[in-house]
Amino acid sequence: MSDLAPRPVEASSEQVGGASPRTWTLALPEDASAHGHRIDALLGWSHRFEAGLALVAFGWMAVAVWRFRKAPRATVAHGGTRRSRAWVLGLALGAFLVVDGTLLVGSEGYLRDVLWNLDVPARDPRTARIEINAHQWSWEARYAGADGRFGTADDVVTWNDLRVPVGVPVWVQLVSTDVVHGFSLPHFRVKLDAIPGRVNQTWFQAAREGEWEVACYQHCGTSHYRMRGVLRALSPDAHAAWLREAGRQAERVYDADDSAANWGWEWKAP
Ligand SMILES: [Cu+2]
Repeated sequence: MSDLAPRPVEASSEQVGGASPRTWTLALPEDASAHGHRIDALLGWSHRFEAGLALVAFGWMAVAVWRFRKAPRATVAHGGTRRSRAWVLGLALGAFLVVDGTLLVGSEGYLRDVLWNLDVPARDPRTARIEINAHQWSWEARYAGADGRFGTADDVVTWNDLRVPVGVPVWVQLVSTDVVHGFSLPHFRVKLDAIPGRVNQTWFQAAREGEWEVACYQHCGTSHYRMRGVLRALSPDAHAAWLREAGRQAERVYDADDSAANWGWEWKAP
């Protein structure tokens, strides 16, 4: 769980990890990010603990059934003995400390090292910044354009279509216009609440090119199920070319009086 190193960028011919129909499976969605393996490791530990505890509980039950199979009809004794109470308390406390303690420390480490460690995108000059505005029921995204500043004429705005470069940090600032939405990239193990009135931040890094699902993880209204988008991870060159061209087009149609279109904010410092 302490593997901090991001995964190297690898070429892949796989396409549309999230949008393609999948056969029924218990497996997690494919991990397309540089750090998602740490979340997967946490889930793996969680499953191991659950399996271990289930084994102990069912084993104990089986032994009891077998050992007392010929015993006379049981009488109910309320309260138990001092010794049995100590056993139960000790076991519960031990399981809690080992299981919850491990998962708590692991989760805290992941948040501290990755998702809440905004120094990483802040320090990297290649970082791609995206402002996202959640609506009932769509994702509106804003890119700063060539001047690197938000709230100017060359801002690029897309709907349900996130485009990010591969292998560099992608820094997201997220708001909501109406209700609480759950911005989620299942293939990147990212989830962040979009809350009206506050700017939430996270970052992630795509490990390879491809198309992945953007989902809403909060039941946010009647058409919540349709609140989906596509995240396209492009090579840095392809991404830069797209952003340049989209910025040029945005500048051509820019309308300073269209207040609904100019919802961007000054990028919030970490
Ligand atoms: Cu939603």
